[in-house]
Amino acid sequence: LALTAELRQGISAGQLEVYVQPQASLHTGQVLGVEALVRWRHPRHGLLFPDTFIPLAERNGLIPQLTDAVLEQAVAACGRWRRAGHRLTVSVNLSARSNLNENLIASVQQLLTRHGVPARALTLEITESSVIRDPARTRIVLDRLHDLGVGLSIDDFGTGYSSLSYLRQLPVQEVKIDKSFVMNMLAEASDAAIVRSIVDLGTNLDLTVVAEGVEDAATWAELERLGCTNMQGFYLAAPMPLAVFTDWLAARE
Ligand code: G
Ligand code: G
Ligand code: MN
Ligand code: NA
Repeated sequence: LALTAELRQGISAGQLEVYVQPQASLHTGQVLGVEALVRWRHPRHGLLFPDTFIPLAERNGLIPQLTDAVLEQAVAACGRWRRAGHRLTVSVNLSARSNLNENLIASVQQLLTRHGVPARALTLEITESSVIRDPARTRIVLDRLHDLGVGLSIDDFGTGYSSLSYLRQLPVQEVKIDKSFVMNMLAEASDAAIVRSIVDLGTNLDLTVVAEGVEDAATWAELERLGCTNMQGFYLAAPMPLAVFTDWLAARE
């Protein structure tokens, strides 16, 4: 069976698993939420990472099904955490070929209702390439999601083509500094300058700024000194299965 056919079947058979990576306040260390990161539990090849199958899904029209499966697991988990008293948010990645259309709005709305999750607890991460494909239509869909109360975040910020204009045109509340800048900021003055500029820009526009790829205490401290508010990275935790996260959270308390 070709991998594409296997993926189509695997999605229906429930082989996609959501891993989560926690995000914390840089100031207090408090865990604020998680990013959902999909894995494919392949019956023969084992656990596959997104770079091996997201491009395949994009080329073969499987992104809507994939996104639905991830949203379902992510929002369901968020509902469980919130009922257990954790006011956590969950962020879900939309791909460049995501179903940015009416169906997405309806399914997000139904999902939140079904799992009793407030819209503000869900953030959708978009990349600039997803906006570039069809800016006018994207804008309409994102405006409607924003009206629902869903949070919108620009992922991999700093790596795209026209980051700045999107901040003005789209109802975005958050930017995530791409990890390529954060990981080298202590060694490379130019990377540090880019991080500092994004933090300043985000702060001036009243956006939440999340630094990705924080791998050590020194980077954490420098980000806090620069006024960055939130972090995600191996220094806090690597992505982990949902069940492991529940234990990880309990162990931190
Ligand atoms: O999970 P990893 O830790 O390997 O993530 C690699 C990349 O895969 C992420 O940066 C993200 O762009 C993409 N990715 C992860 N999960 C999803 C998902 O559920 N949907 C989409 N579209 N992309 C995802
Ligand atoms: O959506 P996005 O591309 O931003 O997904 C985050 C990716 O970054 C995932 O592949 C995740 O495993 C990875 N990642 C998260 N934290 C770190 C980190 O501290 N260091 C490195 N090298 N990668 C990280
Ligand atoms: Mn992301
Ligand atoms: Na990123």
